[in-house]
Amino acid sequence: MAALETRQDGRIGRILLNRPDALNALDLPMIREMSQVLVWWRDKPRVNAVVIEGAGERAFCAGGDIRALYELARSGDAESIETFFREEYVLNRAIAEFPKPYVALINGVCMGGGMGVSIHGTFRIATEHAALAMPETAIGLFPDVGGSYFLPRLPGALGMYLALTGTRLNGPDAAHAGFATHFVPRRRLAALSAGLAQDGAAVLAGYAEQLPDFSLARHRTSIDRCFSASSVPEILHRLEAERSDWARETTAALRARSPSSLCWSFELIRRGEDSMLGQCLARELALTREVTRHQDLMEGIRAMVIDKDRNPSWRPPRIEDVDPAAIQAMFPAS
Ligand code: QUE
Repeated sequence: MAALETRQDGRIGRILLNRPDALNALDLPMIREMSQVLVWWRDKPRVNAVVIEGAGERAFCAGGDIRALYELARSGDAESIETFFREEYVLNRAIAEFPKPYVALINGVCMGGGMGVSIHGTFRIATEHAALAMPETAIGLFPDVGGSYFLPRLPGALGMYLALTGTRLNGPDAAHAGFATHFVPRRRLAALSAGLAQDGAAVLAGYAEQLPDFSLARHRTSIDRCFSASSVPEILHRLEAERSDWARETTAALRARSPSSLCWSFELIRRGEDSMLGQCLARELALTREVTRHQDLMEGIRAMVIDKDRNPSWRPPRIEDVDPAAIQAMFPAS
């Protein structure tokens, strides 16, 4: 079976991300095929909407093909790395500009590249089994696929918090935060999917469930107070001043992430506040060139994805030792 399956079903075009053993992570052939089918369906009158899903019970899409990135970086193939990111970001933009309803059914892990093929669409339907996150600071990357566009547009400082900590949100929480547009229980997802093919996106409202309370609601003022600070060290100072269990846990989460990655991600998201999606993606592509030269990316992928020891040794190891001028130099004139 192909890693990407596309077909017409009633009034919709269906995309199935079908690499369940790799949590449906996106490789370059999948990205290319998706881009092609969207061009085809864009102008096809009988296709009124697009519905994208992930195969299997565990994942919508865990991200980009990080293992392939690791191998390319190891063999020094910077050109192929650049091609992968460029084509992935072009696809993200094509989804944002797709003129028909584009609906992602998210019933499992949806991280990084998975967010990129869902959040730019019209609707994101998340179940109680969904786990949405931008976890890239754990591997020494940064929230890409337009993260520097959509994260600063979340309420308050929530986007900076989610970007730096990589916190995972379940379906209802994702809908509260703005990652998802609807919460639909898993047991109703098959009926919704069939309904979309028969009657189009108008059926959505009939399936959405009322949201339970946002589990981050009681931390929202602290999140806004701390994560609106003007630098990563200042965020840590403000967390220390909170003197709460939540603030201590958040500090520990940040201390486990790549210090350099926290700093370039912070700067990227700040710059994204005032930029259009296309500018954000161009800035992200330029930043991939800088970051793939940094040792933390290889070390992070090794520790989190390849060896899974979850014990990376970052260089420099402390946030306080990251040179702010070196971070600024990674953002030439943008
Ligand atoms: C942070 C990430 C990713 C991650 C783990 C992190 C990421 C990603 C994958 C991943 C997972 C399973 C696969 C695969 C890649 O893991 O972006 O190929 O089979 O794609 O802690 O950002």
